[in-house]
Amino acid sequence: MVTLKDLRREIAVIAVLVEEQIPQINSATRCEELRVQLLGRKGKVAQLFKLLGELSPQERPIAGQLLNELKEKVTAALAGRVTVLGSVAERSDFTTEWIDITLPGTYHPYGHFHPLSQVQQKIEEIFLRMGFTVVAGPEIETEYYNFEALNIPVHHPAREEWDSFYIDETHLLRAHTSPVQIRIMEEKKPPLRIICPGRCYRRDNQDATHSPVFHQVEMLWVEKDLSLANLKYIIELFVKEFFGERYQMRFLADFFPFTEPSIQVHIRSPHSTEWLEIMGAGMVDPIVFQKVGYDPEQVTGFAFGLGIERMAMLRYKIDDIRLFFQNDLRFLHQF
Ligand code: FA5
Repeated sequence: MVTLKDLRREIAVIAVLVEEQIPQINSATRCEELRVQLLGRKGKVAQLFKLLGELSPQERPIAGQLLNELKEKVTAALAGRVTVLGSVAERSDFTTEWIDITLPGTYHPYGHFHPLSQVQQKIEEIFLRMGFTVVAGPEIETEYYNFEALNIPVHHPAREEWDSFYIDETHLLRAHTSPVQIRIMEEKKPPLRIICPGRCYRRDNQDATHSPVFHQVEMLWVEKDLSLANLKYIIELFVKEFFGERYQMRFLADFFPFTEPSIQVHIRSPHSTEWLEIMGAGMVDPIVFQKVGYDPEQVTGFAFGLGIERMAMLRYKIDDIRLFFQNDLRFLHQF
């Protein structure tokens, strides 16, 4: 037979267990397991309730009250622990997932075009506004387009001025963009207004104003009744657009086998004493027109070949062309 005393002992054991173990539990699952063990239909507290029938009528209500208090105590202790565990989990989410909205954002630096590309784009822009079309030609050329069609036959001394990189007997890296003039005139009938930007290669010794690889922009305008005055006007207009009013310009006589007369153009930046040659230019020689099948009696034309690096040097006041090819970010960041 069970006595009230026995029941009190059992209740005390469970109460100690509740007080000591529940604060140690560190998962909600474990709390639930314990709840089932103690308060479930077959749990320990339920078993104790079943024993009430064995007690005397006087003891039964006392024992019933004690068991109800135990049930409440277990329920409250477990619920309290689950709440504590929940808020701890929430706080640990904060430490792994928090965002400090006061921090500055991640810095993604903007890229920009190389100064030579920027200068090329500016030149193209000016000529596009004047009704020119931008064309391209191959960097590996035949001797015919690089020299012969431009009235520079084999053994002509002018070939030395374009001392070139040969790939085989008849192919070379183009020494200037002028071969594109020939290719375009062979393809299209006049009138023509084109510019051709591109890379050129020469066995020039490197110095502050010469590089073995450099860029030119070729300009060609073919139409009836063009004159040297028109060419000079276009050059002046272009130079003013590109550099503004404060740069000085001068024309000098020159010689090119494919233009007659020929000129070269020099520019001087404000406060500088140095002139820098930027281009060779001239009226297209009738022999060149004949080679492409144009009638020199019917058409006239003028052309120039402009150095992009030289334009960039003047515009940005850079005194050594090699800086454009060294890819030093401290230099490039400035543009
Ligand atoms: C020519 O190359 C001619 N084809 C230009 C021309 C075109 C004349 C059409 C008449 C009609 P020249 O060798 O002078 O010409 O070169 C023209 C420009 O290219 C020079 O004024 C200079 O600005 C640039 N240049 C030439 N060689 C180099 C080099 N090694 N490094 C940097 N720039 C160069």
